[in-house]
Amino acid sequence: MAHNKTHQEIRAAVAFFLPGCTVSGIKGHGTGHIHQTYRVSTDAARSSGRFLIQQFNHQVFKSPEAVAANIALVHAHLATQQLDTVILHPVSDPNEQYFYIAESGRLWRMFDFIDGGYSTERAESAQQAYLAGKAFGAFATALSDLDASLLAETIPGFHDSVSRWRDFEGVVNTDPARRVQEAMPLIEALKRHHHIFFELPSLPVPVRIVHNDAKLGNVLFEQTSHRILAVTDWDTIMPGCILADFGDLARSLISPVEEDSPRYDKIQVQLPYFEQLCRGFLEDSSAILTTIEKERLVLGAKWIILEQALRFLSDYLSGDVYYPVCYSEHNKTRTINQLRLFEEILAHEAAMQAIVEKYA
Ligand code: GN1
Ligand code: MG
Repeated sequence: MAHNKTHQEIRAAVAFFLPGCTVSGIKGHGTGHIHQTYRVSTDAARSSGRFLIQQFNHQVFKSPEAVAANIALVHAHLATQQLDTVILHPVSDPNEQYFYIAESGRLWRMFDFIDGGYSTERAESAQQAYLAGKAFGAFATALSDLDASLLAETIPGFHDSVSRWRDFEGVVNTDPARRVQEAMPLIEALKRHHHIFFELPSLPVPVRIVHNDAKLGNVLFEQTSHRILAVTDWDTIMPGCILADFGDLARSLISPVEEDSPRYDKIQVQLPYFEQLCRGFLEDSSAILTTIEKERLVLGAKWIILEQALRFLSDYLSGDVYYPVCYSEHNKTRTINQLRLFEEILAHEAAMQAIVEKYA
């Protein structure tokens, strides 16, 4: 949609949430794959007049109400906990509505802007790995006494890799984008390892409230102290498996390059980063995790990295319908990158397991 139209909708959304307020500035914000995010400045008294406003992707999240209800519950619970990080404040209109529906049919929602933060998709130091690990470990710990059955599943089967695998087989059979032949080596590589997906469901691990998208890019660092300011992107917080959060942290923290980098030769497991991730993650969460959860953290990393490779390749074979792409082979590059990282983990598994045991 045209830039002007988008700005018009943002102004209307702000007027909906904060009647009588006017917008003085709009700027694109962040690098998330799913929603379009902007920062707005207004003359509102709340939040120094600054807000994060998002065009909400309701193709991906089919029940926006369920997302808003989950976020409200998580917000209310975390407000009672002693967290070192700030929590997200969703903005509702005077009638408790969390979405503005524009005439175009697009949905908009808003949060108080968290000032003084920055995010990154690639760890620059082991200290960042420690801090991000600690933030997500503390987050899961703070949510461990909230009844998981109160939260809706905002994306059904989100980390159900078995059903993702079945869907993938369907795409390979129908070949809608005519890319199967050329992608055959990648399909074969996934086939060699896909048994991991089938191991997960039988693991005796508890269902907990987890973040489900615990990548480095979903924390905010504080600009001056470089400590963690907030855990962001709460849309997928729902009942799940803690190994998914640890796995996404490992996926996004241990490689020297971002998930879509074509510099495959650079991809490796940086063990000192992995060690600091384990130290940070387990510092608060060790007390709530079961022995099996702690023992299987490396499996969590293998699982989520392979699942991400599967998701990127499925999207490539489907003709790029889910992840935004900047060039035609973008999802293929992402797939090769994640498969490469997965293979690096296989080569370092024993060392990684020894590190986990040091902190578990
Ligand atoms: C998406 O929106 P963003 O960038 O935080 C995706 C995650 C993927 C991630 C890969 C709802 O997260 O599951 O792991 O991209 N979110 C959804 O970078 O699919
Ligand atoms: Mg995000």
